[in-house]
Amino acid sequence: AQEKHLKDYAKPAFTITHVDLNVILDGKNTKITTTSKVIRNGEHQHELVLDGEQISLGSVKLNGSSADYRQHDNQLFIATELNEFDLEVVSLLDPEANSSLEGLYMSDGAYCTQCEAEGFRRITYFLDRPDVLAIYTVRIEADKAAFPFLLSNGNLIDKGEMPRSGRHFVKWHDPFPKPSYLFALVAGDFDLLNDSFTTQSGREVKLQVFVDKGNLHKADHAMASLKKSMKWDETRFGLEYDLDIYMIVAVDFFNMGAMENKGLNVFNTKYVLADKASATDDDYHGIESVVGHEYFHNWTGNRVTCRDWFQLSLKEGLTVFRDQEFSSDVGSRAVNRIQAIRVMKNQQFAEDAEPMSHPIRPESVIEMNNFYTVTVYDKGAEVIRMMHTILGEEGFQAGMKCYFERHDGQAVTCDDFVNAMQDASGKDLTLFRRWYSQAGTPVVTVTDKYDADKGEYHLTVSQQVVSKGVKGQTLHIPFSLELLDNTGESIVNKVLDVTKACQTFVFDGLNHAPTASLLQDFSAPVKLVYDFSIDQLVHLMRHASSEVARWEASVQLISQTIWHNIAQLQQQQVMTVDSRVIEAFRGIILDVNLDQALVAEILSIPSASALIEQVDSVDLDALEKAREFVVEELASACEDELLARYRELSTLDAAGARAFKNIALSLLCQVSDVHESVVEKQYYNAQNMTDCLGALKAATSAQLTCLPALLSDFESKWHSTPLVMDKWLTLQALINTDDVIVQIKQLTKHNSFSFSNPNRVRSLIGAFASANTYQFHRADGEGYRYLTQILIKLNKSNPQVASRMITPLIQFAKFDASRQQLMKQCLQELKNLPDLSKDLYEKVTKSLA
Ligand code: BAL
Ligand code: ZN
Repeated sequence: AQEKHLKDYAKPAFTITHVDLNVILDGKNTKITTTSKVIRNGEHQHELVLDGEQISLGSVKLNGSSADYRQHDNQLFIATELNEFDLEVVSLLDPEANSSLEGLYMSDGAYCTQCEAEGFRRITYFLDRPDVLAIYTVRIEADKAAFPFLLSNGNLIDKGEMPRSGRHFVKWHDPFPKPSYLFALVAGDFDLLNDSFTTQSGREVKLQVFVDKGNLHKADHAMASLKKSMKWDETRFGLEYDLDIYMIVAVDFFNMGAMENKGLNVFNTKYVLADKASATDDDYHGIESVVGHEYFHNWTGNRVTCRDWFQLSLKEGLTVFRDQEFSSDVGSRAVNRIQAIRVMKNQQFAEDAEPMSHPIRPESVIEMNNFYTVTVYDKGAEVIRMMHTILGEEGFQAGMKCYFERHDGQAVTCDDFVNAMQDASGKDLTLFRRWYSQAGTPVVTVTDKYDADKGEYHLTVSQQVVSKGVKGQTLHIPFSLELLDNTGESIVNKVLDVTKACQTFVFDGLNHAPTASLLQDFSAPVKLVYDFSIDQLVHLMRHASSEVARWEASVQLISQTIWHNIAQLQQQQVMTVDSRVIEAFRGIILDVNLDQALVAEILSIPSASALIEQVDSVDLDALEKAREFVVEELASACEDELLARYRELSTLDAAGARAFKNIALSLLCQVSDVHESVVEKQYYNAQNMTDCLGALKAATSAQLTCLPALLSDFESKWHSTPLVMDKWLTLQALINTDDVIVQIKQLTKHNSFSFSNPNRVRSLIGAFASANTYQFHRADGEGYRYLTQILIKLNKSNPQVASRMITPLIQFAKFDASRQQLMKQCLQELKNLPDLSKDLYEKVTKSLA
């Protein structure tokens, strides 16, 4: 497998300005005729080289005559001296045999496509790269009874019937030049929800959500989310939709969450279908956020796209930032920020520390699908957020305006984006740009001292980043700080510009040592090191102005308590929880002024995997015992308060109240089985999926005796609703018992499971490997070996899904030597596979290097 490098980028030798596709959908005999208008770029004698994979080539014609061509290694070479010509390529496909879910494939009887990053080359031979932008006209023909809806990008310009054959056709035209990765086609039979939106300039846009037959009642929330997103983008960013129609199609078989194809988004059903009975409050939130994300791509991604795939964060980091802002403007800013911080600390920091670590703009890639990562997406969004912090909303919006004025209709780079931000705001971003090229998580160490004689407080901030053994450069870090006095009053609240390896900031006029809230709201994606005392953390939990900072303080306090007890265990000392920690926890439960959703976040004790991310090496057995001990101590000390709040919250119908109530229930179940009847009552009386699942989660984590009965009841109610059965699979994958792998193997034979559907695989096996930390990392290596068996299977059928699921196996560095050895043995077994996919090859070889 060949590695590609950013430094080798060269403009394409030819470009394509117009594409006409004629798609004859006919099962195994599907035929695609592509007619492209090709133009030579500059003066040169090179052949035209097109990419193509898994295609049978029918014929190649140049200006209507047979062309001089050869095929080699997934490429088609066409020799010509012409500078402009029409090229017709006929390709023959079998979508039914395509289990990789890239290119053209079948999802439950419907044809659909996925072209990002390099899937268009599985549909036709093409210049399949994002800097070739063409205007597409697409004719689709299929059997009318089986495929009444034939969809593609842009506007419908023609349709007709072929009565004798029972077939029909449509023609779509997309006036906006686009790269091939934004092409989409769907053909199938669906239920359709229609609506419309009037843009700020008064244009009416037709909105359509297509769902599987019988699911129309579950499409309303996606439609409402789409309209909310369209309105928000006009209000906050001044951006208006540009076509006459916007379509969303929900499909069951999909490798990702959703895809922003121009005017025709294809979605995983998980991010469309919802009603109260079957979807949780989190599902509702996820749908709103993903619908928003794909819609926002219309400007950040589609109107202005990426020059090459190394620039992926140009569109993804920016669009994640925009969807986070959308969720924060229409919902709770603090809770959304907490969730984004969790992703960074628990997943991105882990990625930064593992063998696949890469900057948000990677410099070398073997398989592009491996780079749709939390680094490119979420750290990318943090980098945009830092620019927003440095420039302020006004400066940032001026930068966005400049970006669109300069680059609408173009394929550009991350540098082009930063240039627009710099030029429009007048802020020097030279140092800041290093965030794009530097991998690894910077460590920011803070020390402080108070000089009582001078009334001065000195805060020293130093930064260091080491990635794969190499010391990195100094970065521009916006460091948000609040100083509180000892009554809890805020005396300083500002953002410091940290631009040196070590910098001291002095604050005067203070008559006692302040308590510092550091890196407020995670103002930069760094690890903070500061020696907080229990009293300081309790003070911050009570008084910090930022709700996020109050949550951060609680996470720190509880984590410190767990680490303290791990040390106690290792020294054969008794475990204890300081009474100040218990009182702070109780204070949160009883504080009726706090937002209930925020309380739920604060009461969620950091997971084992979150704790592992805080250290360089872990004693997993001690961690399990210490974490369990701390949870039990906190919960039993606050049992009465938790029960009282649980009862009170049960009368309310609001997402925040449900979140708090369900965390309270889980904690109560850790104290004693006495609360089992509360769980059963909640399960059987639940009016919505959030409460139903809340009861099941409490029963699962405490392994209550009622669990098998509840799971069996759930199965009988929901066996024919796959997305709900995914929850049932996940619950069982997360049970922390020694026979869980045996149970999972049984579940792979259940009617509700299928290896060919990524949602099922992720719900059962993905959940086990990524979230059942103690069982996946069993000392006997059985967890590793089971995952490896599954990866071997998926390597052939769906390499993209296999490559995503391998993550916990390559994050071995923090574990003991024996576990590391077992994990590496599994990686070696994968490496030895004769037909290892490019996707797994890249990860496995980098891990074993
Ligand atoms: N572009 C891939 C799916 C997404 O990020 O929206
Ligand atoms: Zn995206």
